[in-house]
Amino acid sequence: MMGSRARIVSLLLAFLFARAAERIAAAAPAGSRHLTKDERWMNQRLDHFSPTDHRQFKQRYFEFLDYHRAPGGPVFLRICGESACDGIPNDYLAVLAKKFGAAVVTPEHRYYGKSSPFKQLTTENLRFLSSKQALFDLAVFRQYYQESLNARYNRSGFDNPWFVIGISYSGALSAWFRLKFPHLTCGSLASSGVVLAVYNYTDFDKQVGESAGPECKAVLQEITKLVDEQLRLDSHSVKALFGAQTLKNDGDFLFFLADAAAITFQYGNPDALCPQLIKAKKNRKNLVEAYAQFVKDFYIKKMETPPSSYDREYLKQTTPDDSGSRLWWFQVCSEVAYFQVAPKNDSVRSARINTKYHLDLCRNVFGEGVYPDVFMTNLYYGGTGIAASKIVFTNGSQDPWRHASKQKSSKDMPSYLMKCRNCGHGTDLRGCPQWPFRTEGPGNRRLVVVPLGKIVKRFGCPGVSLCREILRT
Ligand SMILES: *[C@@H]1O[C@H](CO)[C@@H](O)[C@H](O)[C@H]1NC(C)=O
Ligand SMILES: *[C@@H]1O[C@H](CO)[C@@H](O)[C@H](O)[C@H]1NC(C)=O
Ligand SMILES: *[C@@H]1O[C@H](CO)[C@@H](O)[C@H](O)[C@H]1NC(C)=O
Ligand SMILES: CC(=O)N[C@H]1CO[C@H](CO)[C@@H](O)[C@@H]1O
Repeated sequence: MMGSRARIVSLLLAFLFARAAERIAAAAPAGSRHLTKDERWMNQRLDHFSPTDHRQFKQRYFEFLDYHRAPGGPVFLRICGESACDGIPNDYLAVLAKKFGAAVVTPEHRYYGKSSPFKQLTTENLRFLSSKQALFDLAVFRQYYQESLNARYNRSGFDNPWFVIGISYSGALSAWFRLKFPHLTCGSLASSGVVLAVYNYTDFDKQVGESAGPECKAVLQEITKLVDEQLRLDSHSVKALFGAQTLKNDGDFLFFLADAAAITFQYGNPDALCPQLIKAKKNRKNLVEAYAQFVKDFYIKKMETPPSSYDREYLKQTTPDDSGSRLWWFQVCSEVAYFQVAPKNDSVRSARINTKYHLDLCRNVFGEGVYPDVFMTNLYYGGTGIAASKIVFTNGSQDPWRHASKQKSSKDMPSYLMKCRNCGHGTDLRGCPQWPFRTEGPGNRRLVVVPLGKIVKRFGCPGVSLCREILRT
């Protein structure tokens, strides 16, 4: 891979950039998790694709103008993804905004948080929840906000340079926005942007094994085997051991256990898991108990993940909640799948987490007929063959999601792999590790500087001179 056009940004190289990045002053009040939490609202169209349905809903958004080099400075459109969005996070993007004199604006994704068009999230009411509608929302928001800036500065027809940024699903949206609305932005950053819809996403589990390393992986596999056995003998006790007795469905329980490990690597925390498991193994301790301790202390308590978010009975509830789990499952079950199934050989997770498990969940929670048409999704966006320009792709080396991101650099779309033992999901903006949340992770300040600095060598944003400045770091 070294020989390919994909860049491998090793920690060593990152270190060289670290010093330059140190000079960038901290952005927002030290320690504050958000740049702002002041809510603003706009009217958004419910169905962008119907010529006759003109209904609207209230979409929440946030703006932060303290660093804006008025009136012509750039605007960073930071896309909020699959959860409630209650402010603009104070992460590495804040540092960049200050450096480039950028305004930062963030609309909440339709249906999530307070931007739900409906009080009841029945399957019928969820039919306007899709990435395609969300992209159109972003375009409408972009115009609306540009006009509000113009009104503020008493001018009309002016366009600030807009740069779009997102992580994970919103990273995919960021790339897709540039694909579908290239005239509305001069470039985008797709951090861990999962642009490829994958039906049987076996590489996810495979990456979990690789990120764990051989020793830790072997222990995790042994635990999976033991739990599978104990589930058959006495499912109540083993679920109770993990504080997850509410999960009636064994598949939901096994998926919860698999995800506890996966997400730990996804967010760059191998040290919270592997050393203690390896130690338990060496000392011949009860491995299931050791894992249960980790799941309860770290995953449930510290990472604040309630087992209920894996419970299909809970997912059936149609009242909106802050987690948005039902909503994301709907997007999974209707558009993108990413079914994290066990590979046939050598899986870390239980073999019972298979395609059937996921399809059953979709059917059970949303009813017959809801099915992820990944073929159509990839037909619409192009998957890893996305034919766009001026998009930077970044991946974390330990992140199980990276296999759904763009594989290789191409002429107008450089991609970067940030390689370190705890480089996770969205690591360039969030640091490594990124949990607990840190406003100035050691990784984050180095890493994004590299792609954004390089990108300007390959392309500017013709006709938008300020945008060149955004990219030059
Ligand atoms: C806005 O511009 C118009 C036309 O140039 C001018 O007449 C008006 O006084 C300006 N208003 C403000 C608030 O600056
Ligand atoms: C996914 O895996 C299932 C079970 O192994 C298989 O039947 C199905 O054909 C696979 N589907 C795709 C699209 O790869
Ligand atoms: C299954 O995985 C093991 C361990 O990684 C490997 O040694 C073996 O070759 C694999 N078997 C097949 C059929 O791929
Ligand atoms: C090139 C790059 O940086 N992106 C990586 C994203 O993940 C894929 C899949 O593992 C890698 O092949 C890419 O190198």
